[in-house]
Amino acid sequence: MLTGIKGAIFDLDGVIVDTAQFHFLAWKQLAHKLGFDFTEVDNERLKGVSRTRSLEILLEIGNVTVSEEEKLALATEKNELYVAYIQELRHSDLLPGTKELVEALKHNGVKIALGSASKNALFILDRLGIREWFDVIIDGNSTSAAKPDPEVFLLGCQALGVEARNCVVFEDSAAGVEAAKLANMKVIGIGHIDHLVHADQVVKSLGELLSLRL
Ligand code: B16
Ligand code: MG
Repeated sequence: MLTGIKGAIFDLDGVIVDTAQFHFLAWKQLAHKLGFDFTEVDNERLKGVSRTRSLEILLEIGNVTVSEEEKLALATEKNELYVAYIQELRHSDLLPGTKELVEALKHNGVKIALGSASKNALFILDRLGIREWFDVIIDGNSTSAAKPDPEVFLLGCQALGVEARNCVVFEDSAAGVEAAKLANMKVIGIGHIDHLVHADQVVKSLGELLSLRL
């Protein structure tokens, strides 16, 4: 399945750790404060998308218009709610199969990168105690364009010194799958096929990949 692969780029939220639930709770709280409800179905549109773009989508859903200054304050408020949720993350919160898959890839000489839209990525990696797994870390602080723009993954493969066609991306969001395809990389979708139709393959979790031949 991964013949010719020399670099693997992992998304963070929803692939390595289930922080998507905390993003959802924080956005929901903000929506309630603004006077409307926000559902898990709505939340699919925010997965993999930058904080600023997520807020814009949330405001569209609630049909709420605010000034640029208020947008900044709301994005900060949402982040404070989110950061409070992720304080207690620990190594045992790694999603099943993550450690084993990274070890198997490394054993096969594959270099490992993080390709996340999150500006909280380093904090999360440190809480999980896995920063040293990565040869390269590209996050929301190192990119100027958010997924579905391919920038995050192109920067990842460049920093790994691997050609895009020799890279595989592990992604849980539609925006991230689109970004990986635009970068001409192989992409394995993690989650449900309904949201990830453009992925080369979809599995329920990274653990499922371990039973397949790498
Ligand atoms: P932050 P990923 C993404 O992380 C999340 O999926 C998305 O829901 C979030 O809005 C984005 O990071 C920005 O996160 O507010 O922490 O900077 O999936 O690309 O690892
Ligand atoms: Mg994700």
